[in-house]
Amino acid sequence: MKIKNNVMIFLFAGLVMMFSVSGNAQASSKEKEPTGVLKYAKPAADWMTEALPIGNGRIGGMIFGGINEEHIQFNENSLWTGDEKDTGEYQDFGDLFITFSNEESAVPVDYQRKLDLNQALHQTAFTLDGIKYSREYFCSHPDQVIALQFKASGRGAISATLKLNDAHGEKIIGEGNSLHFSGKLNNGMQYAAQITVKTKGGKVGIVSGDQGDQLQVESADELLVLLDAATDFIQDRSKNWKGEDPQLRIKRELTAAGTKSYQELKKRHITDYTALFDRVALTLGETDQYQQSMPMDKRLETYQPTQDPGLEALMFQYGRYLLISSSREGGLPANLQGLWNDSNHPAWRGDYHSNINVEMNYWPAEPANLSECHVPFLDYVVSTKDVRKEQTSEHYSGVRGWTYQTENNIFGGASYTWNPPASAWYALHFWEHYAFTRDSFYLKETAYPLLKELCWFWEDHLKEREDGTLVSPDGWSPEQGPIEEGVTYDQEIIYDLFTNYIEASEILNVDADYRARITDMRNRLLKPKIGRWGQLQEWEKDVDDPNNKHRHVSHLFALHPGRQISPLNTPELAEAARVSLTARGDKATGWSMAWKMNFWARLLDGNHAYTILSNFMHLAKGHDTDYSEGGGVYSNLLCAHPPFQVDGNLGYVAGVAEMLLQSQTDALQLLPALPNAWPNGSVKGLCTRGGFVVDMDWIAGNLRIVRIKSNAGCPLKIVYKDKVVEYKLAKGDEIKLDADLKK
Ligand code: FUC
Repeated sequence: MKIKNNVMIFLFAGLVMMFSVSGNAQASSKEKEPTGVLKYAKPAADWMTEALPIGNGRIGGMIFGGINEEHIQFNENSLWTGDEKDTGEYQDFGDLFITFSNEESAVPVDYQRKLDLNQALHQTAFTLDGIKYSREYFCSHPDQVIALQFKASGRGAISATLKLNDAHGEKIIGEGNSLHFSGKLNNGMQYAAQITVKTKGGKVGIVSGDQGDQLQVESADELLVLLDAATDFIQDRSKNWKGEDPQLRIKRELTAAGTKSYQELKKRHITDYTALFDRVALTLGETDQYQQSMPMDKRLETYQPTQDPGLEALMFQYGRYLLISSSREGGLPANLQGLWNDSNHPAWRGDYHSNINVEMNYWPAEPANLSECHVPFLDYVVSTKDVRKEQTSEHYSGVRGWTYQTENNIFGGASYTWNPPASAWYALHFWEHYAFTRDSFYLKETAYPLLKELCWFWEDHLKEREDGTLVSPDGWSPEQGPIEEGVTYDQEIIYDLFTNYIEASEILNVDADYRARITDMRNRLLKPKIGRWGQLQEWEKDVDDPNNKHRHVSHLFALHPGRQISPLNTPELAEAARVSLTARGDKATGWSMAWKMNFWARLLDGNHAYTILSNFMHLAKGHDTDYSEGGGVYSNLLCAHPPFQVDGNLGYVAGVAEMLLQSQTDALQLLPALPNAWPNGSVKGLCTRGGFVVDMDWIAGNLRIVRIKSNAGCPLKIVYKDKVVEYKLAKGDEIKLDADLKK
């Protein structure tokens, strides 16, 4: 009886707490809090499935939030073995362990661990022996450091040992208030990492441990740890990929950051981050308070389609958070795991995988208003093309242009099968960057020359049959079937490249003769075919197996991300794509489901896109690789291939954007694939081709109001259900229309 009463009191107290916490949260952070916070009631026990990521596009960490011991595993995205010839692998950098001298027996209460996407802040709080401990972490882009702040309600309550670990085993050296290590990988790449601590009150000293020095903090009121890591890599082949000594770099960055207060660093971080993140707001409906207040692992475990639109919107914003955290201008692109990796032998080398994965990482960049975050991928292509040219010319006996293999590293080194249309697929990103921004200088100076060089590749590499048909001679539909001529994947991507080239040369009004040649070649390309069971053929011969559930659905490239097939312009091929897609099934690996969301959205079937979206919400638990239907997300919401791959998170963002707004035809299609599950909602800040930014809201499944701003002065055509209108907007103009598309 007694126990029961206690339980009741505890539960009651818990409920009161819960309501008061959510009440306060609502009052203090306006409407943002509900969709933007991942929270957990216990520390992470596992790196891949539970720890939470922070990053600034170069460095990043996974946070465990332990009570007696905090563990932060960290990365820097240029730490790679390999070179221009050997793929190598993306490496783990190291760990920081902070072990607190708490009473082992003390029982923590009110533990909470949170990742606030609105400000890219990680927060942990709990009470131990009557003292409230709070920690707050972020990874700053402007100051290039990870900042970790530890506070306690009692004076002198923070005593801890800080231990740094080099994932490559170098000794840790203590100096003043710092620990650092440095070393060299077997490819000669130099690396270094350092932490520097500041305290309010208390003392800091160096002690030696098994792997070198450690820092000891005694009885501090507050502790601030700044962490930086770097390599000597720069994206410049002419300098042999070598830049500044990483030890100098991190000392400089830590010294500069150290002159600022924690509050100042935090303010600079938030200003920088929100300038990107706040551009898009999304509401897909109401989630009830109880569900919303649940820890994320539980919320995901009890997720039911149509019951938690708040989580569906949060997943969209989480993807945007991950892209901002792993891909910033001036740096390397997001790899297979973004930049988070705790292994020196990560799955698939943690590489730039060219047959879907790296492209998918960048699908959301333009529509989800993060165009600047697209740039690292475009820069990467430019930086590696000379290496690729040499290797491509060697492999394909003297062809012009260049392409990639399936597995690629930061130096252009590659392994696994050749992927002939990879560079043409990458070229789509150059075209899209222009199509969304309408930056003519960029088109002329960067995108157009690249598109043209890749047309040369196909001029040299395509095979002309006796009847004049052009086929890619050695295609492979990833990653199945024979290597043979005329594989649909190759043909469609080449078609896409030629289309983008033709439009680019028209816009720039250049190279009319060459344009005519490419137009003729495009006409002669072997085109997609409809097969015996009504499917879109994956191969030239009608051999598709209706029971094939392969995760790659490469022959639907023309539907998405390409634009050769659409229900509007090529209804028969679109229908065949639908038949193929239906046969492939609704469950798959993480990224494959994300792609299927995009496909169904392009087929204007919002309910089917939503079926896949809800399958994507499946809580994955294991660590093993699963190539079939094990995909979903882990409790930290990272996408489970399995194992973890960030592509699915980012492909999800693109999928949701495609459900709400499309622009790959000559018009903006409003709410083209709105599912019944989202009758009411609103979105602000989605971007379209032609340089438009769109805000809309809808009620009972119908558009209420749309606001469109033109950033480029392009002609505006809008399609909503059976209505089509055209408006002329000058650069900077904005219009507001109702459901009849009237002003
Ligand atoms: C391709 C896919 C796998 C995995 C790997 C990284 O090879 O077939 O599913 O995503 O890339």
